[in-house]
Amino acid sequence: MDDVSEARTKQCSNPECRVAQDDRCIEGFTELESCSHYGKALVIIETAAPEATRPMRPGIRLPGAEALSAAAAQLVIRSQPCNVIAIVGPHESGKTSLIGGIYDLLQYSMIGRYAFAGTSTPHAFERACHDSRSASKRGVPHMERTERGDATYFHLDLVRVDRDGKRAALFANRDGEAYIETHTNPDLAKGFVELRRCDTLTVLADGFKLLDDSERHQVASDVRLTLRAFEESGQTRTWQQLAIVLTKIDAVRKDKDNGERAIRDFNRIVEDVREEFARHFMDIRPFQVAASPKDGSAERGEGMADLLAYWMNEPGRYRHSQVSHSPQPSARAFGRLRPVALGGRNA
Ligand SMILES: Nc1nc2c(ncn2[C@@H]2O[C@H](COP(=O)(O)OP(=O)(O)O)[C@@H](O)[C@H]2O)c(=O)[nH]1
Ligand SMILES: [Mg+2]
Repeated sequence: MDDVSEARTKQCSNPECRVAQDDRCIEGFTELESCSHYGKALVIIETAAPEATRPMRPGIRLPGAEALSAAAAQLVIRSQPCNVIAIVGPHESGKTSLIGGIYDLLQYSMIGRYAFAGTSTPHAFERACHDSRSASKRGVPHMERTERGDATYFHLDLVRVDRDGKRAALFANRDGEAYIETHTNPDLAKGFVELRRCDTLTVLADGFKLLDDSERHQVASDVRLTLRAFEESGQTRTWQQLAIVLTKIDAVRKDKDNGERAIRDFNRIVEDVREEFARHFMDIRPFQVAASPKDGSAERGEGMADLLAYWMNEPGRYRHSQVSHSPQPSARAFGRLRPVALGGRNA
């Protein structure tokens, strides 16, 4: 904290505010002194967590080993190269298993070209992957339900074998019902900052439900209506990637009666999404994964190397901003924060 305050004549107690860099108040005050946060020292909340688990910047301590708030995630984004991944899908579609599965697999081996290099959210990951580990071994799985409220962020540091340096991945997790509610009220999506902040929007299609005669049409319409709500409410960005992910591929493969039809349904969902949303995203790509297979029909983690590689692509926002604004490299991380914080559209 001292490092920060002594370096700045202008300062703000809001960790999201960049007034010292750009003279702009995050709350929108033109008279900086009118903002109640202006002039005060940066506020950092401490919780009990092992020192070694925190990503360190001089003088700044991030909150503990649980999933991060948006403000704490912001500090990670500022302190190192970082890809933000939003994972969207209805309850039970496999969001938590996917996030926990990535972490768990990395504890034992590399995933594709990526190796584990640390995390500031180990407790959150452990909880997410605990159930998916045991669910793989027992017949009736149970996963803890993601709580309602703001999105929280799981943080992973990764190294790529053929590159120097770490790169962080922040996975935004939010209760699935909140996304579904945007179908009838798209404006709700304006409150979901992870949507306009993410580099890859990841929308899940539940393979298990695609097998079911009475639910398969719902899967297709959930994907379409979700994307429509995000786009209509102005939350998507043309530099973002869109991953459409078929989860539970083991269950699909195992079902001799409906498995092939489920794959055809999924392919059609992808075609329809491409047709409707191609101009709203930089790239749209399908994936098929088994984060927590229940038997031998798929390998645990199948498909996840491709997905992780996609998530870790160089963020499109940099390519976009280089063309339109040519920012200094050091300014790029701020470029992703400012429009989000100010509620602007063209990050
Ligand atoms: N068969 C199978 N089941 C899975 C897989 N991934 C997740 N599940 C199960 O799907 C259910 C919902 O998963 P969860 O990750 O909690 O979904 P969330 O509500 O979207 O976070 C749980 O019972 C999981 O065990 C998978 O790859 N294969
Ligand atoms: Mg969940």
